[in-house]
Amino acid sequence: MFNLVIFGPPGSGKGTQSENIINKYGLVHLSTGDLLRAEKNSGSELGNKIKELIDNGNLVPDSLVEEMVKKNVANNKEAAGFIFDGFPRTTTQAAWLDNMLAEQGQSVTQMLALDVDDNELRNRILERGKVSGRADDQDENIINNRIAVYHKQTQPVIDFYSAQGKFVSVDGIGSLDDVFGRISDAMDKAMQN
Ligand code: B4P
Repeated sequence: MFNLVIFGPPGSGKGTQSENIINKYGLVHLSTGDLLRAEKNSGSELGNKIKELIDNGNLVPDSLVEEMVKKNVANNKEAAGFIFDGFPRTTTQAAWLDNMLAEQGQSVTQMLALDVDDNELRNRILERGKVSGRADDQDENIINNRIAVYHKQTQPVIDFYSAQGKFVSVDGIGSLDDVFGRISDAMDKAMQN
């Protein structure tokens, strides 16, 4: 099994590049952002709580996200591996993922972190906000909060995977093909080991 964590700040291209990875490597895509937005749009009581957090650029509680991930992994028993996109976003989630996979005799194979500077992130997200309809993509204060939350709560996850020798930094600036070329090179190398 190849279990990939695709990591990076908001707007770094995790979702965009996940589509390329699925096409080439046939892994099952598990985007916590997509799962949470689906719950939010369902209008359920839980969805309304999630809306409040996402629309302000804050993280949703670990336990809630972990429950969603567990359910989706269990529903894909035949998978050749997973792309964890936007997850883990805290070191608590990272430790939980290790335990959950270990219970099935599995582990994270590699963590690829897309490296993009804050100015470029802001520009990309604002550009997407013109068409995405996402409240968290349209307001500069909320975008700045998302980036700040990333630096404070999410960036430490890099140290977690670094300590396991699984962290690989990928330059996220350039054309979609250029970035995907770098991702493929890193994944191919990990598959040979
Ligand atoms: P996500 O859905 O994960 O949103 P994101 O970080 O904005 O997405 P991504 O980095 O995938 O950006 P994309 O590829 O689309 O999370 C949304 C919210 O959900 C979070 O703020 C949080 O509230 C909540 N959440 C999600 N997971 C959670 C968790 N585990 N725990 C707690 N809360 C959680 O790229 C962005 C734009 O850039 C696109 O328009 C794209 O076209 C463009 N782009 C991509 N690559 C480019 C390139 N190389 N050059 C130019 N533009 C590029």
